[in-house]
Amino acid sequence: MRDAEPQPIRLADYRPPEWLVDKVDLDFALHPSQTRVTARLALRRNPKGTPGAPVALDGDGLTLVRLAIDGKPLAGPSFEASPDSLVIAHPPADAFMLEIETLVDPTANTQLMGLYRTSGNYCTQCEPEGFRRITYYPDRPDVLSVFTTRIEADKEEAPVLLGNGNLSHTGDIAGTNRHFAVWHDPWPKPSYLFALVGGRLARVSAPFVTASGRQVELGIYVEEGKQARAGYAMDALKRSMRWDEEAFGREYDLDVFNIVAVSDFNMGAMENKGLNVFNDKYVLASPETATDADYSGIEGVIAHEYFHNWTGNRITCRDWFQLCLKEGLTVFRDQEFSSDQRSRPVKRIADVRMLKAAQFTEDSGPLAHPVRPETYREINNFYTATVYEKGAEAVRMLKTLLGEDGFRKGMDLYFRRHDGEAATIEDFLAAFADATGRDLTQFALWYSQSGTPLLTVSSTYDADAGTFRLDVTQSVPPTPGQPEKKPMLVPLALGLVGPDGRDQPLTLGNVPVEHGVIEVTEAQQSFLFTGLSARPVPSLNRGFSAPVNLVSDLCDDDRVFLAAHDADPFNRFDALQRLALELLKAGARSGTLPPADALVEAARGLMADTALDAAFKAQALALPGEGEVARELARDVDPDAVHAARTALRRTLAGALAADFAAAYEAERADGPFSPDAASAGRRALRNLSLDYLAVAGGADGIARACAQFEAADNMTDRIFALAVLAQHDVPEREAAFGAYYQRFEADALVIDKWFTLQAQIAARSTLDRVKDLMLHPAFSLGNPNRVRSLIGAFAAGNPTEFNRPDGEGHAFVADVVLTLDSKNPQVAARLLASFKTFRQLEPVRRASAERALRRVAETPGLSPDVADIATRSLG
Ligand code: B3K
Ligand code: ZN
Repeated sequence: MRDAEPQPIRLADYRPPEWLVDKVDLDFALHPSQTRVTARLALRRNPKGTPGAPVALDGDGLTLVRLAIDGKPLAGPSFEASPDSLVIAHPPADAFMLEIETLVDPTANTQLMGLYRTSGNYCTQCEPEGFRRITYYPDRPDVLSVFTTRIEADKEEAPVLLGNGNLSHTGDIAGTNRHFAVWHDPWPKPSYLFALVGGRLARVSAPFVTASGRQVELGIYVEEGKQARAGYAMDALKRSMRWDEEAFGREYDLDVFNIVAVSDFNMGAMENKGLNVFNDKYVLASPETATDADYSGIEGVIAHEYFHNWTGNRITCRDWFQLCLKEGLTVFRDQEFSSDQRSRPVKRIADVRMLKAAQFTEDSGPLAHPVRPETYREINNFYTATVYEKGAEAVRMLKTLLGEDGFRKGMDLYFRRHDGEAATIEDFLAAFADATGRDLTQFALWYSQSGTPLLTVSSTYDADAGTFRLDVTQSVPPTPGQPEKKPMLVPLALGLVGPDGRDQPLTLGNVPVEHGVIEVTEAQQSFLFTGLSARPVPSLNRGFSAPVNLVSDLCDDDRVFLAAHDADPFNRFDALQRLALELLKAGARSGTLPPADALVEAARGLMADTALDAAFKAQALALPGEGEVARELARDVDPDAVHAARTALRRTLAGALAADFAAAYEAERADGPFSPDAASAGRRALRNLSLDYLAVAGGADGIARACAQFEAADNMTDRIFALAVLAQHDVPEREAAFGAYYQRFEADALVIDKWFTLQAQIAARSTLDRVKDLMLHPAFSLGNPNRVRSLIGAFAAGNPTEFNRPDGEGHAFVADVVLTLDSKNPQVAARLLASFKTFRQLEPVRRASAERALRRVAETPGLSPDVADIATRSLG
């Protein structure tokens, strides 16, 4: 265990490493409880370091067996070793070979950091600070070294032995039942990208030839019997590799690329060089077991980890404050990939939905932090929506500002300049500034200022002068540690839509606005557009060009008009969503939903528009979530009132559009075998949304339809949607369907996770008891992160009425689980505790109960640094 109250680490305190590692040879003798690790580090004093500095290596819970320098055993006072560090105060020379032998217990490793076992297989997770749980090392991303790894294991227990880089040789150990493999990675890398895998695994393979002709052997390793479910992941991998060549000019650089799917994993996946380790949820798919969302998740995560090979691995981060350098950029790259593979507008809508749900929420609460934080106590708590999603938005804005060509020039220069280095956000921005000549000083505030900017826009039309003026103000709300903010550079894409529905010319003074983007740079600014023959309706922040909250003076009629005519599909979606949000907010505040005629008119228009694809309609017609309504209400939120308003509005839409939904349900019926492609998925999405509305409107009829679909479905998307519809209605068919689902899929943990989630999200006072009972179910395990997330995580983060029950029992329950889990897996426990981040929005009774639960956690002795950090920051 590490010190529970570590001192905060500050970006401003960064110093280069004192010692460098020119190469490292690792030797693992795998054993379930006593794995012997021998590390040989070629250490060299960093000429840029402090003269005379000691060798100080990181450790975490290590047992040291032996130490030698240049082959000579080291003893007694010449070094100081504890489980958490190794210090050689007076190293014998400025360069020498340090040999370290440690013993680690992979079976006892329940944190799933370092070397651990999953379903009997050995695997590792080192990012960010897991390598120090394997051996003593300068475990920081700016120490790059060439790794050679020898792995030795029992042949029965681990016939498959995988490491980073290329396989150099294998062999048997004479006279034993053991064998070994040696892997060599020629590309210098930080320790967080180290990985090994050993176990009984089946392999799916495929060849790939890069643009310049390099032959690459692709391998996906899965549990025996699951090979057929890895086909889609393999296909996504090949498409990712080709896309990175075409879109960014990036080729793969080793002879093999391996992916291993494991069932115990703290997050989605990990980009270890040449050996990605994946949560099996993001590899395995078949029509019967995976939904369309699972397929697109697999495609996105496979691409994301692959793209890290350049943005993360070839160019890595100087320190963990720069995490967004690799994560924000790589999320942007995977979003672009998926946009090219699927429908760009629909992908953008889905990404913005997620940005608002996760990142805007984070940014408006006690855990708000800049895209590049300036201080942390536990870096694991900074793998957040802000670093990832807002980090991706920053890159997207850069592209919007610089244009396609400027952006590509900047990326090319960044790759050229920093290949093989550990870089910073300053390096990244300098590449774009130098490639295009653009000053990015103000733009850089997106990385340092936290909080979601608020833009207000009002407009004035002067018919005589033919001008249209936009008055814009911007402000960034105070966030923890940042009471005052400077104005940001906001790229605002917009259009002025004329009465005929067409964009009017966009001319400022008499200069045409390039690419339809204006730049808001001041706290207050006016833009005068000229040459307008009629009052236009402004379509603002098209494509969600900037991640801001925007308040405008548009009226309902304007929104109905934009929903029908805007040339920007995102804003057609947004016009409808805004109409719905205003109704939901008013309904939640007053207890009565205002008339929804404008929304109904806009919704009916979209449903009837034959030019729109089904996936788009499904997104537009899905009402904003309860979390988004709560965030917009901002204070004194009663989640029951939000839920009631949303239910009432669903009923209104369901009633008014009953015929449209019934028609869509029939029209979007699939006519062939299942295919996960975007168009087919979109049709299923619209059909299932229709099913949902029909059930809301139609009582017994709707339920019967859902039951029929549940039973007849030939794919998981249709089956789980039908079950989700039934789950929302307190009817006997619901329990029968849950029972049938379990019977059918009980052997398949990933499929049962969906069953946990749907039950955890039922908006009913009985759900808490149901969740407690499910924790005792044989299919549940607190040791497996996927199970915890699908049951407890879904309850805490996806069931606002029940987590925030007025009697405080939901809060108390989640706090109890956090405390129990903390001793096993602090990272997963901390993430669960972060579900409290919205508690300040709540009305006083619920707010007080959340605060009590948080305090109880914070005051518990012996907390992990992970949970202690979230508890302290949440309480503010
Ligand atoms: N880089 C890893 C995340 C590691 C998280 C450690 N707590 C996955 C990814 O973003 O690709
Ligand atoms: Zn990543």
